[in-house]
Amino acid sequence: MNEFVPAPEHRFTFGLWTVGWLGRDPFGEATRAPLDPVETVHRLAELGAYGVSFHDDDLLPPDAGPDDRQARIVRFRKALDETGLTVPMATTNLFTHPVFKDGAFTANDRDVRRYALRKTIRNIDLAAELGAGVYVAWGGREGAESGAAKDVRVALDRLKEAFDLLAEYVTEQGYGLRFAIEPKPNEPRGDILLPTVGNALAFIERLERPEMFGVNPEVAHEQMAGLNFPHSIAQALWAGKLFHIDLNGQSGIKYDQDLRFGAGNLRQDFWLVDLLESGGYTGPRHFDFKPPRTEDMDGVWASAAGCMRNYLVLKERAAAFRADPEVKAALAASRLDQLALPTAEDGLQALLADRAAYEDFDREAAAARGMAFERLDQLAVDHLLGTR
Ligand SMILES: [Mn+2]
Repeated sequence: MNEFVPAPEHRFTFGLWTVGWLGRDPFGEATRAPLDPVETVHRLAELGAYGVSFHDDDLLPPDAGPDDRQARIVRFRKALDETGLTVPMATTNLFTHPVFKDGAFTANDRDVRRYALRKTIRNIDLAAELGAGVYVAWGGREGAESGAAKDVRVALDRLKEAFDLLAEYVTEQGYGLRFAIEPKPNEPRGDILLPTVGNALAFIERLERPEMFGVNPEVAHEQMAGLNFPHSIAQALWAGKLFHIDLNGQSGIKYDQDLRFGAGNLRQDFWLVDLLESGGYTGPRHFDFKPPRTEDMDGVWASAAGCMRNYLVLKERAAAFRADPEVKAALAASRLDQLALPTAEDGLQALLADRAAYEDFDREAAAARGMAFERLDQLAVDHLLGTR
């Protein structure tokens, strides 16, 4: 159906590292050859994407000399200009090289921390040059496998120090960049600092420039911890902190699967798209997935196309759910309109004086009222399955 054809106005973006993943895992070698970023840009544009994101090392080998580096940037820019693709987000690889084995901004070794900051600042310059609005920080190596190895309170001091310095740099340079912190509970470290969206939101409030920091939640990362991803997104939106989002698929509490969007917890995906489309989020719909290592390049592009198609199908299904008169009636029967009312708009004194609120309250009658949630949820399932 035409309505499920991706187009730039849908703001779908992909990391270079997603379709470019070689298929190397802890038990097996690469199953695919490296992909030229220029080819990625052209293929994604043909599929209807809006933009690409990158780690510094995805685009520029860390050991590239100045001339090689500049030539690669020029080629990449040319591909962007030819296709109209944008670069809304960039990030730093602070996890692959062995130097980051104990972390980057929170490595116990001070010289590693200083190198990590310089590596990040160097790529922030490139991100700004390419017009990115968001800089993502995923601290995959900021953590520990054993208790005494990391003084977590001191490590959080170092993490705050790093983000305060980066914000100072961006402010001094006059870049229009904001930072989005990406939480993850574990993998590759046994336990990672800022494991959930909630931890990251609380951390941001301790920074010197909290207004420059939001979150970049990833579907799989919250679901690895058994959390409800749409609930985390709702709280991030409520806090005004949803600066970016990583969409993918995950089946329950296990290793980070990074399946294509729609291939994991489809019920949560339905509520997620419903929320993003109605909750005021205007940023990119960014896919951070890994096409399974069983796939050749045809399978890789099919996987990327599937991410976008599933988003558009869920968007159509969520809109149909919201427009259904029976759903509207079911929402009223479940008293969502009452939840939207303030509990005591008459004030504390009136609440204390209100005998109906306590002395005369018929607790047993209130307890006996059904909530009608099952009828409401079945309507959602019927819409999700396309049977309504
Ligand atoms: Mn992931």
